Amino acid sequence: MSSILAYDLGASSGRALLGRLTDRKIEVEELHRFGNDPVQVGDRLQWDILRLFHELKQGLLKAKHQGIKLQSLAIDSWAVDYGFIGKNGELLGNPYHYRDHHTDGVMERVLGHIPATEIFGRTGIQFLPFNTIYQLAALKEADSPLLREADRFLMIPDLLRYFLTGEMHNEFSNATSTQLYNPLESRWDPELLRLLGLSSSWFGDVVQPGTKVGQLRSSVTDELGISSVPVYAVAEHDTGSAVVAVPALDRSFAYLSCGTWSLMGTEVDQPVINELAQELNFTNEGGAYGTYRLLKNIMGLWILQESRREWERAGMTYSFPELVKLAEQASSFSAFIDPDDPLFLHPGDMPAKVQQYCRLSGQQVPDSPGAIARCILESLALKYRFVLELTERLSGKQFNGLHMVGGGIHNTLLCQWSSNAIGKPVWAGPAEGSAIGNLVVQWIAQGELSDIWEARKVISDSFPVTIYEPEQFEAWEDAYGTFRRVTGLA
Ligand code: ADP
Ligand code: LRH
Repeated sequence: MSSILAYDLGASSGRALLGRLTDRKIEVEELHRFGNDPVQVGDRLQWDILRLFHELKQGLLKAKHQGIKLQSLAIDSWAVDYGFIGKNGELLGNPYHYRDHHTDGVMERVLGHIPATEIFGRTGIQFLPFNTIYQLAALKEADSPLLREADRFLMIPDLLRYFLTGEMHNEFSNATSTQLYNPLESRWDPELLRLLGLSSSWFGDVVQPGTKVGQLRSSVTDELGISSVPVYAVAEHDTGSAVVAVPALDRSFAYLSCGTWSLMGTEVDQPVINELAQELNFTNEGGAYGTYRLLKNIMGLWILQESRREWERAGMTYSFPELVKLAEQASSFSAFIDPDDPLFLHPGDMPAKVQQYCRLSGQQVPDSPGAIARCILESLALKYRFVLELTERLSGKQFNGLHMVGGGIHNTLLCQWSSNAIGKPVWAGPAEGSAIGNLVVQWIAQGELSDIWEARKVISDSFPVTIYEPEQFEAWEDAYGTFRRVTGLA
């Protein structure tokens, strides 16, 4: 039986999932999983891109050893990061991590000479200091030699796809995340490129999710002793793939893609580019089949991940389930943070940053891993309510519940608290949303599913969804008031 393969690279880990579609049911099997550990070299935080390519090849080897015939494969990953290819076809340097400090202050300086309304009006993309546009402006400011050598610009999945196939293409969903792509004119925005002094020749034609974009090249097939496999572009921005996989049957739905980041919003047919969207700093990221994601980034489980890493460094090793247990045992509603405070964006001693936030906002300071984990998770749930209300206001839709997908749904406490905070049901699943969204776009491209709505029905029939009903609404209502007061979220 033939299978298709989805590589999904998150900021914390990557996996290769095999998918089979039989009688309108999807079965998935995790073939390979690996850590994605960025590497600090001197002042720079970089992705270990060659290691990631090595892991993609390990996935292919595992398929070979299990005698699996692959019908096709595709890659999705976190957005905004990129590599440059030189004239000799080789990668120039290691891609920077979006949490690196080279963009500090750059967004503010760019906005000093290109008005925010101009950038938002041309792209519909939210202002995040690490957007590709500011990463490239940082290189320009630093007169980076990379820009003198650059011939082509490729986002992370474009780059890994190039390593696999030898062909260079820029994929649409990731292109929009750069804040350099104009969705109204369907092209890289020539005026923004000009104003920033970026060469338009670096940016290639943009291919849509569902396009066949090559075959495994002979250097890969010869090295691994395998046959060539067609390679597809899907919604290569992982959040784009995650939203494809939301098992919604109602066309008007709210989602939360919950992993390293929490991405909350709704799907729309046209980008919503107006004053309110800009003021609320919502984004319109391109998706599959003409859809856009009207959403907002929330800092997400990154804060817990980094806290865990810090405790580990100090010799206290906790698994995520252990941290959830400790949080459950800690006392409720003692202190809150605004997860989106810039304090939490960069790596560093996260427990100390949480404590600092609480101290400076005049709250009780959480003093144990359980109390810190509880503060983070309660604050996330309350921030979800805040952003869900903004999503309703901006989209003019009312949602009767929230779909949650992504690895974060393994945290059942967070799912329950999210439901408590929003006062509506949470429908949690599937956890491997991005990889499943990646698979179904390949099947649609090959005519095995008719469209995104048939795919969502098949996903809903194939994967269990856990329903969380709201509890303790009054206590959470009070907590929401305190949360807004201490965080200053009006
Ligand atoms: P990404 O794709 O962005 O790297 P994932 O979707 O894999 O992230 O989600 C990773 C997050 O999910 C972790 O940071 C952790 O907080 C949470 N998580 C994963 N497994 C569990 C678990 N068993 N219990 C609680 N939380 C979990
Ligand atoms: C989630 C994600 C998110 C981006 C961030 C950089 O993995 O792709 O949508 O904003 O990473």
